[in-house]
Order: sequence, then C-alpha cells, then structure tokens
Amino acid sequence: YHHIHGEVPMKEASWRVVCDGTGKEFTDIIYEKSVGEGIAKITINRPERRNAFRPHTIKELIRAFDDARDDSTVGVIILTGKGTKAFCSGGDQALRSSDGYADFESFGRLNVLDLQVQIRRLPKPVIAMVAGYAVGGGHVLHMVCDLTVAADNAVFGQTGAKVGSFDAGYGSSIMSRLVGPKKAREMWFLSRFYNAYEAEKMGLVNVVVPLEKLEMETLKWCREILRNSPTAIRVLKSALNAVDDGHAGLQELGGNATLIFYGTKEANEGKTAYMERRRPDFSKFPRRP
Ligand code: S0N
Repeated sequence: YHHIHGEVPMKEASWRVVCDGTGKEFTDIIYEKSVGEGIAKITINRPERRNAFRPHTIKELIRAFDDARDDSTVGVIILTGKGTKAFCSGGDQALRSSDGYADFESFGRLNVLDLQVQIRRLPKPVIAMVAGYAVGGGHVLHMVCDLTVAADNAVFGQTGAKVGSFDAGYGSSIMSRLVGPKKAREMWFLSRFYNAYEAEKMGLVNVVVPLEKLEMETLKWCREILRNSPTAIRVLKSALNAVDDGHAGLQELGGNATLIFYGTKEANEGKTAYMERRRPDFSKFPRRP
C-alpha cells in the first residue's frame, strides 16, 4: 500500500492569513490558508470566552467558509478554536436575549443554524480540530463537521438542559445518528461532559491524540484526503448526508450527478443540438443495463 501511496509528509504547514473579503480584518476569527497545499484553517478567536460565538462571529465564519468553498485550490477545511482550553463553548450567554443572540443589533439571531447547514452542504471535507471544551452549540459545530480529530484534553457535551436552551435540529438528529438514540438522550437530558476517550468510544470523534500532536495529526488527515479524488469525495460527502438531509440532501447529491453528466458527450449532444437549432441525436448513446 505504502509502495503505491507513500507516507504523507509529517511537517508543519506554513500558514498565510487571509483577510475578510470586504477589505476589513476579521475580529472574531482567524482565517488562514496553507502555502502550497490545499488546506484552509478557520479558528474561532475568542479564547477569553472559551471561544463562545456571538452573531458577528458566525457572520465571519460564514464568510470564511464561503471563501474556502469558492477557492478551487482548497480541498479540505479545518475548523478549530484559539488556544488549548476550548474548541468552542457555544453561544455567548452574555448576549442571549429573548429572541436569540444579540450583539450589534437590537434583535437576536440564531445564525449558527445557517453555519451548520453551510458546513453540511459544503462539497469539501471539514475537519473539527478539538482541544479543550466542545460544549453546547460548540459541540453541535464539531458534530456537523465531517471528521473530528481530538486532543487528549478534549471535553464534549451539551449544556442546553442546564442553561435553558436546546438544539432540536442537527444538534439532536445528527447526534442520534452518531451515538445512537439512547446515548443521545443521555447527553441531552443529563448534560454530562465526556472526555476524549469516552467520546471516541461513543463514535463522536475519529481519533484522539496527545495535545501537542493535534495539529500535526490533523494535517496528516488533510494531506491523506488531498491525495484522493476530489470528485469522489464530493459525491461521497453528499451521499453520506443525503438521507438525513432529506430533500435538500438529495438535491445536493443530485446536483453532483448533473455536474458529472455535463461532462459527457451525451449531455453535450443535447446542448449542441439546441444551439444548432436541430433535433438532438441520442441514438449513438448506449442504454446501459
Ligand atoms: C466551557 C466551560 C465548561 C469552561 O469552564 P472553565 O474552563 O472553568 O472556564 P470558565 O471560567 O467557566 O469560563 C472562562 C470565561 O469564559 C466565559 N465563557 C465560557 N463559556 C461561555 C459562553 N458560552 N458564553 C459566554 N461566556 C462564556 C466565562 O464566563 C468566563 O468568563 P470570565 O472569565 O469573564 O468569568 C464553561 O465556561 C461553560 O460551561 N460555559 C458555558 C457553556 C454553555 O452553556 N454554552 C451555551 C450552550 N448553548 C448553546 O450553545 C446554544 C447555541 C445556540 O446558538 C442554539 C443553537 C440552536 C438552537 C438553539 C440555540 C440556543 O441558544 O438556544
């Protein structure tokens, strides 16, 4: 196997900071791309709040994920939190109001739900790189990522039942898929925290590594993915999400079928005939069994 593929290089990445597309600096996140490799890294940068997010944080995350999606040199995206104490501690409770979370506006938002959908639909793998706490809405964020690489100091859990909130969307349905319906009830009803090894046993994370090896291991996973077929990965991601995402999931998968079909002579015959104002001739294309 290694004769064909070789080991992926175990080396640090060289990161280049990317600015906000609007010309402003990001304040709540750090957005970086690796030089010479197809890796983007998005870091929630509010360590003094255990990387709790406010609506503005989510807006920045959405912009960065949009950029990473559109950049055809990027093949895999890491989502992480600044420092070693937390990946993300969920919504900023100090800003929670009667209609969501409010920071610079007079009304509240739950725009993290838009970010969750964006990560699910993004046709490139998103890897959660978790050190410290991934709790509340931060735990849901790691669950909607495609893979999770956890440091041995990682702690996972939902706090909703304790702090008077809940995520009855992906936070419930995807969790139930990941850990099973009984364990999902345990996580939500009891609001317990689980260490990295417990989380690994529950199927919440892919691998646990010593904290000091967290980024190196995550980069190794990224590089292994980047060696593989982007189209295969794109279709597989949409296929793995399709049932759970219902019509939207099928649409994503179906869009990939169209994308691939457009590259065939058969599809091109239809378009060419239309442009040439003639009847299309599909007779030469096989009706495969
Ligand atoms: C993360 C915890 C366990 C860390 O404990 P530790 O290490 O002892 O540190 P602390 O001293 O507690 O914290 C350090 C400083 O950081 C602040 N801080 C931490 N977390 C938050 C937070 N989420 N919001 C605001 N501030 C936070 C502390 O206050 C402290 O500040 P100082 O130093 O000034 O005192 C521990 O901190 C903890 O348990 N945190 C709270 C975790 C939590 O309950 N999170 C929110 C859960 N809910 C959601 O995330 C919902 C998300 C959401 O948007 C949503 C989505 C879908 C549907 C509904 C909702 C919804 O909100 O309703």
